[in-house]
Amino acid sequence: MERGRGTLSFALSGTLLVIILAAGFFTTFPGTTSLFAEPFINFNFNFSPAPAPAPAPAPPAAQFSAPKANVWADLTRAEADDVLSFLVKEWADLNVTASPQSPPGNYIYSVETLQPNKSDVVSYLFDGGVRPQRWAKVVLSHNTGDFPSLVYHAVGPLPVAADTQVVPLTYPFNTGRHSVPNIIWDYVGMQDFWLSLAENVSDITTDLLGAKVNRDDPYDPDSLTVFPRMTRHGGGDGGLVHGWAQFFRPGAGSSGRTLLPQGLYARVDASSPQVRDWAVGEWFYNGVLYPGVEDLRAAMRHAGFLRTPPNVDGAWTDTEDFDGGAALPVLLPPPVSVQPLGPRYQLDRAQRFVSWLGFEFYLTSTQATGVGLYDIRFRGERVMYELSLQEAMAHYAGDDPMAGGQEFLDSFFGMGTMAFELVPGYDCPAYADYLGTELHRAGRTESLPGNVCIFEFTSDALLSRHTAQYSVTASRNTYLTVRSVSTVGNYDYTIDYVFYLDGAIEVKVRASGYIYGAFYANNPVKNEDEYGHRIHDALSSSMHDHVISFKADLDVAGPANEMVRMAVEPTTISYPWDQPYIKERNTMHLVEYPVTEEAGLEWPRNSGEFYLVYSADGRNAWGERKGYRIVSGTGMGNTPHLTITNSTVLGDSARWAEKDVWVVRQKDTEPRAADPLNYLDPLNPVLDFTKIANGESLERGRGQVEEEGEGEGEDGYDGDLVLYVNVGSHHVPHSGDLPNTLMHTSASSVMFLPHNFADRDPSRETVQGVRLQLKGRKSGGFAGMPPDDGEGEEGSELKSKEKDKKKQRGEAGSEGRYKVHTGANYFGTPYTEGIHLPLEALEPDLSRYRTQETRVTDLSVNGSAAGIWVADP
Ligand SMILES: *[C@@H]1O[C@H](CO)[C@@H](O)[C@H](O)[C@H]1NC(C)=O
Ligand SMILES: *[C@@H]1O[C@H](CO)[C@@H](O)[C@H](O)[C@H]1NC(C)=O
Ligand SMILES: *[C@@H]1O[C@H](CO)[C@@H](O)[C@H](O)[C@H]1NC(C)=O
Ligand SMILES: *[C@@H]1O[C@H](CO)[C@@H](O)[C@H](O)[C@H]1NC(C)=O
Ligand SMILES: *[C@@H]1O[C@H](CO)[C@@H](O)[C@H](O)[C@H]1NC(C)=O
Ligand SMILES: [Cu+2]
Repeated sequence: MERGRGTLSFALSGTLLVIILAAGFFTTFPGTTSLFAEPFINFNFNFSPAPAPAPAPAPPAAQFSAPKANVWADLTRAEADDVLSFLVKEWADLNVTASPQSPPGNYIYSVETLQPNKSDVVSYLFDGGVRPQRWAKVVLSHNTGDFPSLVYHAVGPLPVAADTQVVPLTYPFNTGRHSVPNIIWDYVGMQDFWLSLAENVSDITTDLLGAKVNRDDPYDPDSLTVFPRMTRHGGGDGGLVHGWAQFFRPGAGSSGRTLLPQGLYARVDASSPQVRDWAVGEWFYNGVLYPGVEDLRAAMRHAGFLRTPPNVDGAWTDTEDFDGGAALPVLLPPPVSVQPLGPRYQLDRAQRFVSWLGFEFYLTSTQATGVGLYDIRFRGERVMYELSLQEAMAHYAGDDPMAGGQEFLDSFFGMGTMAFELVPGYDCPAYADYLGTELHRAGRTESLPGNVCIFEFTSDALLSRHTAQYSVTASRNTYLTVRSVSTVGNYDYTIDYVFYLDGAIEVKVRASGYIYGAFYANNPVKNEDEYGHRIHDALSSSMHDHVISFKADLDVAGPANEMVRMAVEPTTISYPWDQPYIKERNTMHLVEYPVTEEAGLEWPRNSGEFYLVYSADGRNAWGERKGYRIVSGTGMGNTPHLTITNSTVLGDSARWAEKDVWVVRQKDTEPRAADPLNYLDPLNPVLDFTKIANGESLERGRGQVEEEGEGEGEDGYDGDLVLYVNVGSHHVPHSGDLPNTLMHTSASSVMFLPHNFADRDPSRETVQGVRLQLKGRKSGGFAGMPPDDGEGEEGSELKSKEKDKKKQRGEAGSEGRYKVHTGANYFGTPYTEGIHLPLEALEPDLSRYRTQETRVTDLSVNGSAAGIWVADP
């Protein structure tokens, strides 16, 4: 081990490593420059080898600017402050403050951009309309009313002026409401309650668990902590609330707490918003429910009382057991990817606009859901209006009062607010570009530096290849990734939006971090294996489903689209040319089923159907409808939906999780499938997905079903579809999930693949690759086709069309054929010189990492969408 370490640090401390990259020679590559008629795509390749290699981070591309303003961009600090001062005056009668007080009065929890309506944006982007008004979405923590609540309001237009107003934000919600009861408004009081609860049973916890709480230092690793699971039964302000509190060991220095559940639980009646009215009820230990704490005490005094050894901390909960020693010393650092000649994409940092080899899009970030992409175009044609995270659910099961009712809707904790700084060279390649985001919460603006990265990467596997009789071709699969990582307590979600040269788009999520384990009552009378595996002394791996929803507002060659299921079906057909020898032939064929109503679909058995979104009018050169296919992508098999049907805890708060692919009408009044505040009131959710996917007709020209104010059939449906798709996994962790879940086992994705979108594979025009001639007399021709001289193969219409195109592009000479070189024929731009790389390109200087230590949530809800709390001054 020592030897290995020494070697490693020697290799890394060299100031300059020299890598000689494949030295080829420069060849012509017809068809790879000035490809597109669209003027805004303008490549600035630097073909000459850079004199000094660009160190990471690469300098921003000079003078590249987005064609339009990013209308989705989050508020600036100045805008947010403006809104806050406006509201403090506007809500003077509520004594509202911009930041939380202790005890909580009325304060403004969060301020961010209210995403503009698509109808206004489309008019601005495509029809010469005015730039949409800028509005803010605010959450008021209203604690002086009958029941503490969180209330959505809209403030606009911005900047604040005479016409600026604050109005209840109701239209994105379909329940007539715009607020939820805040059952955890008195967080500080709650914390005190859990401590008091635990202190009152110190004798029991010392006896059963070997520790007690420490009020002076709740994170004392030798102490216990208490975490509750709160449930609201029924809707309305008077609904019952109860909690099950569970004891945990806090873990030391990491989020090891979720690996350290203890098998002792207490029920709390928390129906009153005043914590002083709360009361402790039943206790649960080792499979036995005790009516009160005295019953547990009495039982413990009996000789036959069944105990389970507690779940104690140790090196096993640490992410890296540095002291444990490695059995197999690894002497060298692994290969890494480099980008010595700079990026091939262009980035307008101010507008958050990216252009890469034909793809273009804007990006933004929201507090609840993190990075979202807008107005995605490929070669100037519209593909998607929006691709964005909606919600990330983890739903558990188990036979104890915690796991048995536990679910998380992580947008409540904030997939955007919990998107922390990425680790250069690890989360993303050393050469990636980084963007940061800002959060306007609790009266201040907080920066999250470097939490979005953008980079190109070349896969280890080719995009295409072929060995023919006379030659072999190989095309590299280079793609563009936009990545962020949301660390919500125990789990880290790495979220990628990936773009490929052929026009394909992928959304991929990989989970890592600590599992949320359950207590494994390891004794002769309990069989815990129904809900997970035993993975440590007293730890169950605790089965759960991850279902993570993304909105894909496809606008395939325009907004008017239609969805079909194209089935690949077995059939028996009688063909005339078979007669008289074969009466009927068992074979297969394609059958198309239009999706005519809003619906939730499951991935088809045996992948026997293609889910296609076609342009209503757009056709390719062959008369086929331009389309995109939606398919469960790369990762661990098919993407899942929630196993549980009609989950008792979720109610209607997350019905989107119950199917794989939803198709619904696009509406300004239905911008999102989920809302973070659903978590606080799941049985009476403020946003109810069943009212979005409610079976409306998807046939163009049909009237809206039950649109208020409009007579039926009056306004025809324009065919604008929205899809909601899920990624995730049925997670049954096993011993290999300790200490952390591994990303290659947790990855899942959905892909959007061009399907007759273009006339042929568009990647041919941007891909980088090589054609090698095989040795022999006819060597050098196209794959499978020996070279002919001159105008030989004139016959086909396609060929002459291609020639015309090339003439238009001003390409002379070769009549549509490559100039054949003996040896290697490169297409795209090969490397032509060796490169000297600074150490930074291989191992970035991580002393620049800036994130502050207190920001990661411990899932205790402070800092969630329910509020930020300050302790007594
Ligand atoms: C605001 O403060 C005033 C003065 O302390 C008080 O009389 C009033 O009741 C408060 N209003 C609310 C809604 O708390
Ligand atoms: C703990 O015990 C004290 C004294 O009996 C009592 O006042 C308090 O309410 C108890 N705490 C809880 C959370 O039950
Ligand atoms: C879901 O369960 C609830 C409560 O058990 C029941 O009232 C409701 O009808 C069920 N809904 C569906 C769609 O099964
Ligand atoms: C967006 O659309 C909704 C629903 O039609 C409407 O109520 C709202 O006023 C619109 N917002 C703006 C800023 O125009
Ligand atoms: C809640 O979290 C904030 C940071 O977001 C911290 O400053 C504050 O002290 C926390 N409050 C309590 C009561 O723990
Ligand atoms: Cu998991």
